[in-house]
Amino acid sequence: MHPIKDLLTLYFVMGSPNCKENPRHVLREAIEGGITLFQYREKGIDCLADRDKVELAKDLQGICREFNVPFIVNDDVDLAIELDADGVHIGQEDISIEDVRKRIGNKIIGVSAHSIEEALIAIDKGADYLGVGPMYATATKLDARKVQGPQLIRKMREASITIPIVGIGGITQSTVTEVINNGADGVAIISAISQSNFPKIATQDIMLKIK
Ligand code: TZP
Ligand code: MG
Repeated sequence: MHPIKDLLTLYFVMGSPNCKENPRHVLREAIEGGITLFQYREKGIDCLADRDKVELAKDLQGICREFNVPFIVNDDVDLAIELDADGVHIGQEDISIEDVRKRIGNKIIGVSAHSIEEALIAIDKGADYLGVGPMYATATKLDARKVQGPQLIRKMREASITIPIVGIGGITQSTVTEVINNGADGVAIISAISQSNFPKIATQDIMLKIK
């Protein structure tokens, strides 16, 4: 697998509530457009549960495997273990980083951080990368914290935080460059890809701004 820093370049995060079309189709398009990492985040209104959640996870993981795109699971460590996923992403309110590490060994652990303090604690406890945000206002996550702006990533870099960082929250084609220029290794995106009528083209447009 590529170094985590490189995998974070264009990190597509999605679950069925985020998609206007079949999530399998949306993921295929995003992969064709050039995403470098995928996170299955089955959350929000009308999200799938139980066997349906697992079935969709398996299908999306299968598509990722066809194209060698690593597959990360949001929150659900049991699901990640059942599927032998490439990693888990957790927030501040979820299971502890140490517990995840005990359960998934050397697989990838991503942690959401909203301040320098949260970042330093996550690094100390063994996070492999940080998701920092929200960069901008977002309607996708109803319980999102207050907007931090790309300046938070700049402040983290100025505080000598060198861990791979991906910006998240409200990022679109027009703001990708600002996030990268403030020290992010990549961008994590839901709606700018999943809600597009042309997810492949949206992904390509975003990738052009990064490189
Ligand atoms: N965490 C912080 S903001 C956010 C998550 C999961 C939502 C990102 O979605 P979008 O549509 O890219 O703003
Ligand atoms: Mg969470």
